[in-house]
Amino acid sequence: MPMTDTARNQITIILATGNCDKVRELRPLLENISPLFRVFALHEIGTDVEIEETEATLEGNALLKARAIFDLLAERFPFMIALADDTGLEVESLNGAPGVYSARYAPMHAGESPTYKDNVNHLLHSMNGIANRTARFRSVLALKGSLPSLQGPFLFEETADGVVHGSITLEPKGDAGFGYDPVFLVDSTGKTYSEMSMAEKNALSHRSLAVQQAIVALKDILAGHSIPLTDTNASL
Ligand code: ITT
Repeated sequence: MPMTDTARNQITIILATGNCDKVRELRPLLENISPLFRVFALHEIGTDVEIEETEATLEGNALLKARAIFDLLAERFPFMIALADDTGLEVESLNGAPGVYSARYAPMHAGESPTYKDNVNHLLHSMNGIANRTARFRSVLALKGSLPSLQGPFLFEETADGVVHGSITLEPKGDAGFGYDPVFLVDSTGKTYSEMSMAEKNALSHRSLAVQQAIVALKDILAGHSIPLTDTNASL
């Protein structure tokens, strides 16, 4: 599979995540930005790998994941962008927890991973009786890429983030989404993410804000390397 089709200036993006729910959200977010992007999940290119998140920050873990997938696939796909997402729910009255530990918040037996429901229940339990329910969702995206240009191939790394302010409900509301969506009430809408369609969530989410910021940075990087973007439909 060619990773860049220079004739049409297509850019291949590999989503460096094992989380199918993130893939479902990221794919339309990226593809709607530019028809030049060809987006692949790891399983679509036959890669099954779990990267341990060993850093103490969302930025650190996002970079770790993007670098690991880039390094793993660089030989196979000389031109591509590995894009990783690390997301955390930060609750004010819990001093920013679960934060970077959002995926592993509920205590489990050794070797077991909590489900989304385990984490949501643990969060509601931890906040029992707490009046201040202010929270924010933060996504950090990291991009590591190698692309061709008129001056020759070049490497780059970039991070971007997006924040949405809200609060934690007293009980789950709505059926859509994933993770903590049923208990995260978005200030600007008065709805939980789970009460929104994916298109509604994608119009305002922490992840979509991070994608928008990443695209601005990517656009600058491409312009700096005189990469011609000739597709007239491209909004990039
Ligand atoms: P990867 O590292 O493979 O990308 P992950 O699920 O481990 O997948 P994170 O560490 O970024 O990814 O995720 C933290 C957790 O936060 C995730 O498992 C969900 O429970 C939750 N989460 C992430 N994005 C969310 C969103 O948009 N809405 C609700 N919960 C979300």
